[in-house]
Amino acid sequence: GDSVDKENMITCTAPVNIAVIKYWGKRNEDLILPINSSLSVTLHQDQLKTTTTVATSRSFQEDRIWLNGKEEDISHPRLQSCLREIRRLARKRRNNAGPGFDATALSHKVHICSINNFPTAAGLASSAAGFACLVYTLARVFGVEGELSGIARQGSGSACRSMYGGFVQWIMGQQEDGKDSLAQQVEPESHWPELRILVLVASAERKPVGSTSGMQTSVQTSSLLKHRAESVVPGRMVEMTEAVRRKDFAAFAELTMKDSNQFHATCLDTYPPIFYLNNVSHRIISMVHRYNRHYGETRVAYTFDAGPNAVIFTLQQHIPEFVQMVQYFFPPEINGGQFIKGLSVDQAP
Ligand code: 2P0
Repeated sequence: GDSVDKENMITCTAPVNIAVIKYWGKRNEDLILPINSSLSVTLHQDQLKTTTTVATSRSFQEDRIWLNGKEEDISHPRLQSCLREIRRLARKRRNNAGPGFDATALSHKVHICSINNFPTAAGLASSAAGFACLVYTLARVFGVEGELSGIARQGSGSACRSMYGGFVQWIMGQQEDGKDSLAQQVEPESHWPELRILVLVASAERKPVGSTSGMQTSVQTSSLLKHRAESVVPGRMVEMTEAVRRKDFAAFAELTMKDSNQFHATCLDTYPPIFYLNNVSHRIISMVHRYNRHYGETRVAYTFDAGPNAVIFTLQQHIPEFVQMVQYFFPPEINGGQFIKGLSVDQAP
């Protein structure tokens, strides 16, 4: 029989992260090395998360994977990179460890089962949580510890940032082998408890242009992207880290909105152009600026990834009023009342 020993089965969850300084563009496609550093906020695992179970057994004939219940091709190069790198670390660990170390899993094949509790590919960073969770769970199964963001990065760039909670930067690194292209926590999840996050679901549809191919075309065709990576993002990384450290909401919010807007400008500067925002997104942007202008201070920020859904940052004290305004401009009939989703900052796997 194919019975799996309970000890050889581990389940973990990993959260989505939302970039406030965006990653867009690679200098190395195979190793997934970016053209600029990025910074994100890791969300609370209760709402947007991936759950992954990895089982190993002597009776398994081959490595296999199921995503949201459907079997997928295990030979996908990025999956293979993650499996290979985790097994490499496990062998290293076995060779250095004393006789007490249990390395039976190393001789076995794995079965991987992964489920998202949110719509895949709607611009809500499903690959980030997915690969972070895969790498973390495999590491547990094979008894590997320590720095794992470099392996998660090889599954999906943004996944390296989901290996840590709170505020996280992905340092682009300088080396050609990518060994210094890693995620690092800037501040822990407990640092800014008043910070609140809402998702405004403008559409749950699959995005027309995937991130991987979209950023490839941008690197090839957009001179704005080159300017952004070389001359804009380095300064913004410093300013954003400072704004987070000081809990300066206005500075954090303005940088977040400007960086989202520049990312979407590089998408428009790509040839042929890429449109991720829709009319609802544009109305959300106008609404936020009108709201901030009304109070004469920046109380709310938006950011958009490779899709039309808005992620809103604000402080706890402004939530009731802001939500009331959103409901006025976007009556609950839209999306059957599912327009607003409340989220919060939390720790990773
Ligand atoms: C980010 N995005 O920083 C940016 C903002 C989308 C817009 O990271 O090819 O799925 O797997 O490295 O990580 C989406 O890109 O792309 C992304 P790959 P990924 O969150």
